Amino acid sequence: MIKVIIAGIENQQSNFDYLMQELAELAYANNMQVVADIRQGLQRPVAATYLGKGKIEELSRLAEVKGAEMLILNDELSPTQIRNLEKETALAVLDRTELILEIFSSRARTKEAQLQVEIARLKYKLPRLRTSSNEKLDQQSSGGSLANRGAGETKLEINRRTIQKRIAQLSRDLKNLDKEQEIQSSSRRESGLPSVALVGYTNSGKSTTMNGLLNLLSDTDIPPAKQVMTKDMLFATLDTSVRKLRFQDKREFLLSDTVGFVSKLPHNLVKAFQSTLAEVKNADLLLHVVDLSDKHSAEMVKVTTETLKELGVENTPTIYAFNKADKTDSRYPVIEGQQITYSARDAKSLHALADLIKRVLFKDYKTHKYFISFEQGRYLEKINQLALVTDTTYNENGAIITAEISPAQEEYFARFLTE
Ligand SMILES: Nc1nc2c(ncn2[C@@H]2O[C@H](COP(=O)(O)OP(=O)(O)OP(=O)(O)O)[C@@H](O)[C@H]2O)c(=O)[nH]1
Ligand SMILES: [Mg+2]
Repeated sequence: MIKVIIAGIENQQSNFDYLMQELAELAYANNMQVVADIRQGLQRPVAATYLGKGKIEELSRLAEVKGAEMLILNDELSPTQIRNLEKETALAVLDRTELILEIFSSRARTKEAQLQVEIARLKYKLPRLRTSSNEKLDQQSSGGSLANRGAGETKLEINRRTIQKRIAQLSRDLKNLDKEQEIQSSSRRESGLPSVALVGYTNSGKSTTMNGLLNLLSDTDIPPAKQVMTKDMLFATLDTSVRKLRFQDKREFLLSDTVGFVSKLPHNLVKAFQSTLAEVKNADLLLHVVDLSDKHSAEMVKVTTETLKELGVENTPTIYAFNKADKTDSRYPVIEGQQITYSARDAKSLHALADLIKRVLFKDYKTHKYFISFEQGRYLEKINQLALVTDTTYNENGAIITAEISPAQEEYFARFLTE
């Protein structure tokens, strides 16, 4: 394990402690050992070096004593700040954004996740490209035709263009992948099934909740492949999995599990993950999972809410699901309005959660009576798929059907209304 020092600047943020603790956890998630934690109280970072002169000296001494090889900062730094810090401390320097990008990059398994992370990394790198010290020489030796481009075409600019081209290429690859997925996702939407998306902080228990609901609401035994991976580490899940579930009364819905959030999640990363997060954007209901046993859970709710806003889904109906109650003194399962306190490892909790989902998801459904003649038989099939048919009787011309139907489907079936 590589030994690192973490450092941050405190400017009266109330959540500074928590951010530094989380930075240590992020380092740990990236296989690093934090050997020291340096904090400086400053109104704002020093423009040239982020930390003050005295702190940098203290830090360099400490690095030597502790055998640290790298310095990790709690904010996103400017290229100059990183360069200067590297020079003055003789340590490799990484900022919070880069650290998160590294974790994502090592966890990305599917082609889509890999492309998304790579694009985010290159976008981070682009404004940070350095002018190499032998740039002038390079420029002269390239001679001839390049010479008349003058200072306009430095090596730096060539690098920049190469990266831009690469970003464009990766974005095209991603788009082509997305097209395939868009087809899957739109056929899901056309299925008319309501969809629920698990969202929340990383490690809050989204995947465990998904598996619990899968066990409970699958009509057949679920093959292990249908289960999603759960693990006690940050960013265990980077991809989206969607599963079809069915309540006892036969109504079906889609449940999706996806990447978790963290404080100061790099903007480029959120943008790059737009396609992975498509299920969240299209969801009819969000299940916001919170780790109630974490003493920073309120902060985590805030960060998740901000990230959801960035995705433009702040108005999607939401169930707040306070998980891991078994690790606290709270009673569980307890439902209050659209909130539940539960444990994803507890069967009774999962039943209660399923009931709450059903109640919220179908709350705008209305019961209607329809008549569908035998000539229109295919609609009979359709209504059985899309609505909860509670009663069917026949006369000589067709079927009389009582069904609970969603606001979205009401119009479609309106022509068959009998009353
Ligand atoms: N004690 C307890 N542990 C839980 C509960 N729910 C989840 N866990 C544990 O918490 C850890 C994280 O759970 P995951 O389901 O992987 O969390 P996640 O939200 O999917 O995390 P990411 O995919 O990393 O964003 C795992 O070790 C789970 O076993 C719970 O109700 N009680
Ligand atoms: Mg997960």
